[in-house]
Amino acid sequence: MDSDQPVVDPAVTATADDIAAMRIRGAATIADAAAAALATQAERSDAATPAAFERDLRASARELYETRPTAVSLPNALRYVLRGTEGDTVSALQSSTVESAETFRAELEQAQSKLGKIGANRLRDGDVVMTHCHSTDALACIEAALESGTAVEAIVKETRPRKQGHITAQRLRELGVPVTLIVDNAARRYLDETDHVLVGADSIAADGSVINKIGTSGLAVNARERGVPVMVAAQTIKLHPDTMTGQTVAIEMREEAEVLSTDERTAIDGNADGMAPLRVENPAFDVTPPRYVDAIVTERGQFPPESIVTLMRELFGETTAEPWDTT
Ligand code: RUB
Repeated sequence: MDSDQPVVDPAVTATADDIAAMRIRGAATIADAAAAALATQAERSDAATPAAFERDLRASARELYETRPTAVSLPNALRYVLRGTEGDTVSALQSSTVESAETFRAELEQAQSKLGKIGANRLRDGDVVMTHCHSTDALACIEAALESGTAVEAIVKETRPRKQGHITAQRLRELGVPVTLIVDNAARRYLDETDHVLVGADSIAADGSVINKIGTSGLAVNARERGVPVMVAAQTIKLHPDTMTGQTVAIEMREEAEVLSTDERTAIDGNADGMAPLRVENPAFDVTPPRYVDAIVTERGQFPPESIVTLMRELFGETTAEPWDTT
């Protein structure tokens, strides 16, 4: 098929919808799903010309890109796959795109497992780890620790409003880790029983700030006050290249219904006579300044946050080189 209008495969639109609705969530998982969607777009393309193929692929990438703004792993994944798209025929473009997506996904998995082994070195037998949200990079550290015979326990913050802590609790219990689930407001009290705070990241800025699920910054400040080290597990696809030139990371604002159900809203509005309006704000992420973070653990080693810019420069360079390029 060839027309002026880009053709986006329904599977790409379905993945974009799943990411936007958080049926697919978490920075690494989003990156993986986006790369897989581009591969599907390439495989199923019936573009008549190379130009039409590239136009459709770019439109697919744009649709995926516009789903969620904060996790830089998403644009980083899309750029990686598009960069590998090459060839003079539709068929060559198809196979190079699929190969590029497959390489990206394999590297993502390898990076996570490598990072896990590095992060596990920070954990000692019998340690208690406090988690926030659900991070597969953070979980990889615990998994690697368990594999090397280090037993840990976990205090898992529920993580309102979407309660991703329940996913973490289940995953940890599957791994055999005893879990204590707490509401977010109980975190400071339980820091006294905690040896490490361990969280993931959606984006890491050049100054070492960590952008992660809302509540991470408050937890990190409390942990610093209690003397509990804060460890951030983040593959290098979480490094945000634009922040090297001073851009800030967009914080996603999500819908009110995640905080107040539509029934609750109806009841509130039904009893609003003479009252001031009620506005709900629902930011999904926050920024933890580098001074509250002890270590950023990547597949390239662990870094004090203030030095992450060195790794960013090394990986991104002056030009278009990307952080997942290790060649
Ligand atoms: C998820 C979240 C996770 C990071 C890291 O937010 O903040 O901590 O994405 O996850 P949401 P991972 O649930 O809103 O997507 O280590 O799996 O990449």
